[in-house]
Amino acid sequence: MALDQGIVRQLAEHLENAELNRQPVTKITDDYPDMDWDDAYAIQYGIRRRKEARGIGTAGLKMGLTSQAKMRQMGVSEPVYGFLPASGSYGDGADIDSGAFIHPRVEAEVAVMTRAELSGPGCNVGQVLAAVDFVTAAVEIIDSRYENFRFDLKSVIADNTSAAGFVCGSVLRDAHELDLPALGVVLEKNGEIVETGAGAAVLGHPAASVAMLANMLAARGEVIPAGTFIMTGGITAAVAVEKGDTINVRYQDLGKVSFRMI
Ligand code: 0L1
Ligand code: MG
Repeated sequence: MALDQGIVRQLAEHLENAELNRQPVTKITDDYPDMDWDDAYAIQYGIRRRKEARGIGTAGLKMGLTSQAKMRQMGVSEPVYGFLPASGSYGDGADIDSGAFIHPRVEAEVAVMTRAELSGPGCNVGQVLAAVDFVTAAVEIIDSRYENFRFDLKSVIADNTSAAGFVCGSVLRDAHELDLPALGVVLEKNGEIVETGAGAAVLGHPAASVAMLANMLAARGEVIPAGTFIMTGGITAAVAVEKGDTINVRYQDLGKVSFRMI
């Protein structure tokens, strides 16, 4: 690690305060250009510990930047992972307070719940499918704590990959009954179709994203425990939302997810 522990703690507090005060900040690599990948994840884990100390648990894990389009846009070849604070968990049909965010965007995803531990290195799609308890629809709300979503990869890892919330569907399906790469999604905002996509946008197969998560965690000596909820990454591009917007996402074989920003 390039940063000392005190700076890592300060940066975790700085980014969490930006979230809590809805006050965007400049990307942290502007002031700490030498920070490395371990520092970036250490800051993210620092935010997680700060929330846990206040009784906000972790509802699951997420993969981000998993589509070729998003990776190209960011000029990176590696997806990133983060955690899902339980405070951002919403059910289908929710009214969501837009005041809780800075500049929220939503993206349609497929989520899985595991029933067995997954560990890397070498974790693969077959092992993931064997370990998945169920698949469900989920829409992520991302909300970068950086001004105008302007960041680089290390800064966005430190900022918990822009995680801010997620809205879960209520249809649970067995992974073996679904053709996940071919699974189609239609995202409507205020009754108009604004994005469409298929599961293959997520690293070719949403289960490949989970395998990659297990392999990335292995580099830190961690596993995906049984009973972990995982958002596998955006199938569609992220769509900006604001107060008054209604989102309805229709998923092939997985029902729909709807919510209102109030
Ligand atoms: O979940 C995601 O793919 C978002 C990762 C962070 C980049 C962004 O804020 O768009
Ligand atoms: Mg996402």
